[in-house]
Parts: sequence; C-alpha cells; structure tokens
Amino acid sequence: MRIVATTPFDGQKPGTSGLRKKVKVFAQPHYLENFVQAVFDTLGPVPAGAVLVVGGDGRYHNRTAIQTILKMAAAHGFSRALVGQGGILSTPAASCIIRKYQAFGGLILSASHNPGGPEEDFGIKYNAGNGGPAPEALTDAVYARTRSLTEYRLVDAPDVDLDTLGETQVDGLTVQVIDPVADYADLMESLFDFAAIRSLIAGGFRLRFDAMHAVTGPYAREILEKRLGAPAGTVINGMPLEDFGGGHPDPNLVYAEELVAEMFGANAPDFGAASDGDGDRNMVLGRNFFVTPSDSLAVLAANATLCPAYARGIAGVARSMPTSGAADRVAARLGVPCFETPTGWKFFGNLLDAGKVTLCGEESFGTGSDHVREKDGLWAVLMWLNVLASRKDSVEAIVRHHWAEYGRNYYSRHDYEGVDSDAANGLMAHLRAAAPGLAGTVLRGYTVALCDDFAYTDPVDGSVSTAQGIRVLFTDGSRVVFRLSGTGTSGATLRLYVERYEADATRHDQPTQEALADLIALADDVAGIVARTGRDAPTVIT
Ligand code: G16
Repeated sequence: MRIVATTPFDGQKPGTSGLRKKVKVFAQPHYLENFVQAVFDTLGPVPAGAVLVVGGDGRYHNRTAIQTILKMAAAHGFSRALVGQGGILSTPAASCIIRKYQAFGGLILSASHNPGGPEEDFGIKYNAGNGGPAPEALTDAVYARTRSLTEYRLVDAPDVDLDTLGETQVDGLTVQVIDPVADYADLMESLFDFAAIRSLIAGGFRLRFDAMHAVTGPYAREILEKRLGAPAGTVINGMPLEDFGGGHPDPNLVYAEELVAEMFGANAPDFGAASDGDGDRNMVLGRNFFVTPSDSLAVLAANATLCPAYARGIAGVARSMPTSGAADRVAARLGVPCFETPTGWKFFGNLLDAGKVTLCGEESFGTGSDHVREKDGLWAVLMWLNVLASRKDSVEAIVRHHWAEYGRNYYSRHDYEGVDSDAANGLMAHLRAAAPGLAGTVLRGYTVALCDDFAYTDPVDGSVSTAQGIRVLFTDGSRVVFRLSGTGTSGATLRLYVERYEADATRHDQPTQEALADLIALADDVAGIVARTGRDAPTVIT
C-alpha cells in the first residue's frame, strides 16, 4: 500500500447528483483520488467481505478513473469489486447490481446528460447499499472530509483488464468483470409482460429507441431487439462512444433531434424513446406526440396495475417539487399518498425503502419505481410498452384519455444554460427577498396565494432540506418555480418551471407555450430574467 500526501481541492461538493466537473479538473493529479478517499473515510472501515460495484457511462476518462478506484478500493479493505465489462454500467443497472449482490455500495462514474470528451464533463457519485444515491447527510460529510484531507491510500498494482469477463486479484481485492447487461435485463423481464410486448411488436407495432451513443445502447439492443424481437435497427446510435458522438446525451426535444425528426415526420413509428448518458433518464414520444415527463408519471401511475410487477396496486407516488401535479390527481383517485420532494432522486430513497411509495418521477425526464433506487430510462420505456400492449391504443390516445379523465396540467420548463453565476445568484437573491411580500398581490390577473423557498422535511428520518427553489403559487392552482440547476459544470443554469391546470377537456388542445404565455411573461416580471441574465430567450424549452 502506498500513502500519498495531498492537499484539499476547493469545490468538491457533490451537487444534485454527485460531483460533476470538466474532465480537465478530474484529470489533475490527486483530484479524483482526494474525492474517493473522502468517500471511503466517511464510510469508515468496511466489514469483511465487503463488495464495491464500479462502473460508468463509458465517457472519456471512465477507464482511467476505474483503474484508480480499484487500487484505492483494495487499499481500503474491500474484498471484491464488481465491474461492468468495458467499464460500462448504466446508473440503474449499477443500482440493480448493488441490490442483487448485496454490495456495500457502488461508485458510479457519469456526468449523466452532460456532454463527454476531453474538453467536456466527468462525474462520480457514491450509491449506498440500498442501491440509491447517497443521502445529503452523507454527501455533506464527504464534502467536509474533502476540506481536511492530507493523504490518500492506494495499492501499487498493474491495471486490470476491463474487457475480459472473469476475476483478477489486486492485492487482496478480487476484481470481477461482469456482464453489465444480463442482471438488469433479467430484472426487467421479471417486472413486465414480455410476452404481450413481444406479440405487440410481432403484430407490426413500430418503435424506435435512441441511445444517443451513450450507455443504454447495449441494454436496449439486448432487451428490445433480442428479448422482445424488435427488428435490428430499432435501436439507433447504439454504440457507446467516449464523446457520445459529439452530441449532448440529454433526451429532450432539442438534443434528441434525430429521434424527434423521425417521430414528427412522415410515416413515423408508433412509439419513440431516448435515454441519456448514464441511462437513467427517458423521453417518451408517440407518433407526432410528446409526452411530458410529468404526464408520463401520471399515466404510468394510473395504468400501473396493467403490469405484472404492479398488478396489486401501488403504495404511493412521489414527485419532485417542480414536477407538475398531474400525478397528485392520480394518487388522490387511487387513494394513495403523493409526496412532494426536492429535486434529486436521492430524496426518494427513504420513501421507497420505507415502502411508502412505489412510483417516483421528476420533470427532468426521470421516472422509476421501487425495483431499484435510481430513475430508470429503459424501465420507463418498458412500462409504456406494457401499457400500450395491454390498452391496444396509441400513445396520444392514452394521454388524451388521461387528460379527459383527470384534467390537463399544462407544463413547461425553460432552461437558461451557461448564465453568469453572479447574475443567476443575484436573481435568486432578489426573489428570496421579494417572496414574503408577494402573497395577495395580483400579477397579470393571477392572485399569488403563497411565495416561498421550498423546504422539505423527510417523513422517514426527519432530515430537513431548505432553499430548494422559489415557488410562486397562485390561487387557481397555477404556479411558477425558479431554481438553479445542481448538475451543470460551467456558469449557472436557471430553470423556470411553469404550470397551469385546465379541467375543461374542450380546452386541452392549445399549444403548451400559448397556454402558459401569461405565466411565462409574469415570471419575467417577477424575476427580471431578461434584464438580469441578458438572455432574451431560453436555451432549451421542454
Ligand atoms: C440529476 C438528478 C435528478 C434531478 C436532475 C436535475 O439527474 O439525479 O434527480 O432531477 O439531476 O437536476 P438539476 O435541475 O439540478 O440540473 P441526472 O440525470 O443528471 O443524474
């Protein structure tokens, strides 16, 4: 074992989902090592036989980081490391493997939907033994440890062959290179009616899945093309590349342009979906039809009993605060609780572990269930396919029927990416200061019922999270929400979330931006977005 002297780096505070920085930052001597040592120090000595799961989304620097982590895991006393072949593990697959093999925890290497390559982003996060992202108390402790670190430990050993299945010894640590897909694909097959989906596809139902040259390619090919019989070519951009082919692996209407063009073009397939860099996000499209993530959660909750895994009903639903209230209406109808948490999948972990909820979702293209402790892109795709196979209706018809039954929550998110940090912080500070005085005022015809900075008390462990986003709630149930992203790596990203409920089914056909126009204008009145950021339009609208 070698002990290396080091000094702390500034800014190793995990964001919404782990530590994300430019590759150049991570590639500095000691940078990754410091963070990993801080995680290990925070965890303390591991029990005999402890297993660590290691893998990532295949982006640039993934393999280098894995070699370092394995040498440090050996020095920390782990007995076994399970590593995905080629260094590949999607985030939900890592969660599945941690749970299935009762690992102590896992280190997942990903910057999710952020671009990859030498000039782009890298990231790392620790997931606990439940398979879920480390809770805030742990990430705060890790950050504190990074501030006082003076040394890290690793063993001197040759690099491990990550491409060949099998075991290698690294100074007391058994490194087992595993098939990254099989366990996850088996889990999916146990949850859904694969026979029904197979016959839907065999009957001529056409689907397209865009893996965006990120981690889900091998998973989607195995599940959709091999196990479910979709024709070869159903999965596009299926080869994981270190730079995601130069693309931005974020499954939204702007970045998944190839899929969007096909789904909104002539002779479009019946169903289209995309996933992100590490496979936890999903976007679902019908022919000429976009399903908002908030609606997707609501529709899946309303139809859950059509899927074998959820046939006996769901215990409850959870959504992040900025996610629309569409799922709340389904939960109310089902007579199950609906929890509103801060942004970040880590906040769902306790609710899932305690059996309080079965389904969770976020507006940021995240949907999942208690089958793992991460959001899960392919899971959402399969649940939709199961519902489609059972309902024998189109995506659009299912969503429209849902709106007719529950009303429609018009919803949109406007992102202002790469905004000057001081300007973004100034905008939020201005809103915080203005918040207490807004209640009762009338803005463009909307009366403010409440304006606050969202805080959350975890109903399971009582932990409190404050300053999770400014929300302006109106008396008619509409709202605008402002928060700064916790996943970016340069400047700040301001997110504006806008929602309006429309019960009248004859008014469910307005274009979303039109339906929300007054609220969008009002948001600028309140926050001064244009004046403060210098941007006259958002970078991305979803
Ligand atoms: C992460 C978290 C999600 C969160 C999303 C958006 O997603 O895991 O729970 O909703 O970030 O965060 P922000 O608005 O702070 O950028 P991912 O897919 O990046 O891991």
